[in-house]
Amino acid sequence: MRTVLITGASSGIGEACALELASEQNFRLLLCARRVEKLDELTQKIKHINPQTEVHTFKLDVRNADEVETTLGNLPAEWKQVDILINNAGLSQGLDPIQDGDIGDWDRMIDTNVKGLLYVTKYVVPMMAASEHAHIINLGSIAGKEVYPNGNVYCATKHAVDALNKAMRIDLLQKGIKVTAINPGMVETEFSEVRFHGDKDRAKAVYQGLTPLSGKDIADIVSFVLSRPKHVNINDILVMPTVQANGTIINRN
Ligand code: NDP
Ligand code: 8X3
Repeated sequence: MRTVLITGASSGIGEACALELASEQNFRLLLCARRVEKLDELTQKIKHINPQTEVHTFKLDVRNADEVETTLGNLPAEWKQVDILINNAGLSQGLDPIQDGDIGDWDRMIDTNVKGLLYVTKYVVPMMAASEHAHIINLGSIAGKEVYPNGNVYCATKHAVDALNKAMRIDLLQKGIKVTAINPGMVETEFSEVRFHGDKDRAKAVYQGLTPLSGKDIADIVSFVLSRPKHVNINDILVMPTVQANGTIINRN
């Protein structure tokens, strides 16, 4: 039985990973996000899929280093060993040229996608010390591989995740911790609604006339990555909807 900690499990890719791993029988799930009511709903879904799955949920804002340290330090004894960390919590806010960018949006993206990922990793790595299956999966993005118009700060944060993914692989090598980046193109989740500050119509338009990836598509990849034998690590995956060639070239109906 392997214990998986998923950040940002209340929605989208994180939620889909929790559901997928719950269906596979050999994972215990530590699930966190800011919206605990969503985590409660997810726990009910998991119990429906597999009543045997052990689940522990907790509120965590990854932007707050003290909160990350204290909350992880105060987990119940039976949840203090982690085998797999899925660094998934993240967001985009705004899609404006740099001169028109909102500083609050920039801070939220940098604080969540870069600093939050660092805080969680720093405090979870010691919790992996006794694990035979230690593995960190970082959710990057096509935005971490290229830069698209008005993507400026979001792209910068995901380029930072790309760099940190490589850095973790070097720094954690002697500890035997696998490190994998999964970099998706367009996945239909709450992502665009958050990017456009709750504008549902604008968010919906992003996925009009095409079949985007789903959270389940990414969860299937996570499952495959975790199913490789001990001596095999998948370093980096770039996965796109078939209709998306790169960050900007998309074939819509
Ligand atoms: P969603 O908006 O559906 O989910 C984002 C998750 O992150 C939510 O569970 C949210 O939970 C959590 N989160 C956001 N801020 C914080 C915070 N400060 N502390 C803790 N949790 C937080 O989007 P996705 O599922 O699409 O995004 C997941 C990851 O995948 C992100 O890192 C995103 O950048 C990346 N990604 C997404 C793509 C897409 O097209 N959708 C493509 C490529 C990468 P809560 O609000 O409850 O805290
Ligand atoms: C999310 C996908 O194309 O909006 O990382 O950057 S994209």
